[in-house]
Amino acid sequence: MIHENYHIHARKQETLLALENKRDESFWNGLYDRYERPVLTRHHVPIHWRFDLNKTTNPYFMERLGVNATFNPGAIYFEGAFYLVVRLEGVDRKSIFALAKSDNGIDQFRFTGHPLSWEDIEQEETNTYDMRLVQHEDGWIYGIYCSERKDPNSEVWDTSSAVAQAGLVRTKDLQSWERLPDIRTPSPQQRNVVLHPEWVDGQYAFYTRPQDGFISTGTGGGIAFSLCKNIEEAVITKEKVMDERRYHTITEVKNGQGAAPIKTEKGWIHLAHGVRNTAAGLRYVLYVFATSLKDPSQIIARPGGHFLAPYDDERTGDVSNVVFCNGAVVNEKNEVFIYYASSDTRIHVATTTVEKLVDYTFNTPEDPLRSHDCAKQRSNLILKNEELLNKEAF
Ligand code: M1P
Repeated sequence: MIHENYHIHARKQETLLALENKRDESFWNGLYDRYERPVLTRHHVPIHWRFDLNKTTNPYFMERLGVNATFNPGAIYFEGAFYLVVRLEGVDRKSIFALAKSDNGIDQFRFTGHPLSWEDIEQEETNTYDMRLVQHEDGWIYGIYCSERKDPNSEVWDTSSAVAQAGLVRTKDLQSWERLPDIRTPSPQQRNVVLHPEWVDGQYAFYTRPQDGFISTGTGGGIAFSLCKNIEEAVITKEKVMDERRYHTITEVKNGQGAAPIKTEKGWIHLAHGVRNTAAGLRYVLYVFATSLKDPSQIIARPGGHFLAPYDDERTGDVSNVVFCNGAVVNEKNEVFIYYASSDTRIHVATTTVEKLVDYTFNTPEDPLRSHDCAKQRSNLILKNEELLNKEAF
């Protein structure tokens, strides 16, 4: 028999799921809109995914498999609907993947079916997260995710050293998934690996993030570009750093490709994250750059500074001062939906258009890299504006 509390909580959850997500009118930067509510939180996870509903086996209606957070979703616009492959972190700290769907991309996201599963071919894989979904020209939808395991070379007493690699799955319908072997690269560890959606020189192209350690990238210099002929046994032999991290910028400590790049008439637009250190720990922000349509490893525009940073309530969570994006989609109206998580806790959307993204990417000045030059850059803007203001005053 179903516990009576189920019906009470199911009704409350329905009210939450049905809420409209309005534009946040208090925020304006001419570039994108933010929204009043997160699109997904742990409170959106279906009750029957967390509670045993049976009154006999769960007389107190206790949460048996709690969910700690929902964040860092891969995203795809598929058959006219918006799908997120969400990183659903249980109270046991393990992250699993769960599919959520919305018809408008801004609210009414609902988890569907069961958590994703596929053949378990990597027995050492302990934790899985941050999937990048890409519809490739070859007809498959690929998902590349971080596949984390205990460092096999760690001392017996060391129960925290880990190794991150790039796990790979593919599907045609978002329902049945095929697990392919991990992508092998020359780097000791990998995170933030993303597949380019088109062939490059007849090969699969990847953005990688070489790193020496699990957290620290060490000698890994930034976002790299690589080619590989066979995705079913993907072995990358060369990683060429294309977007290097730099001193005293938003990418000083590390960076990583976010969603798959967006194709525009002027170039591929990349959303990435940059990390710097502060007295309060690492700060993660999103930034943008563009690469050439002829050669997606060549950067052709680099707007300075961050594109999106933790804002108001977004600043706090399990890992505070973090925004992270691994999914952005474009619909048939050239509207762009950027799904980002704040502080490793909940998922938001920001919306813009391809036209605005292009304007931002190609007309925002680059970071001059020195305060002296930044002062000159800002003075030039002020001077031009003063001229205009004076002219219009008469
Ligand atoms: O905690 C912030 C982020 O840290 C990692 O990103 P990166 O590899 O760039 O440091 C990831 O674990 C990511 O999931 C997390 O949001």
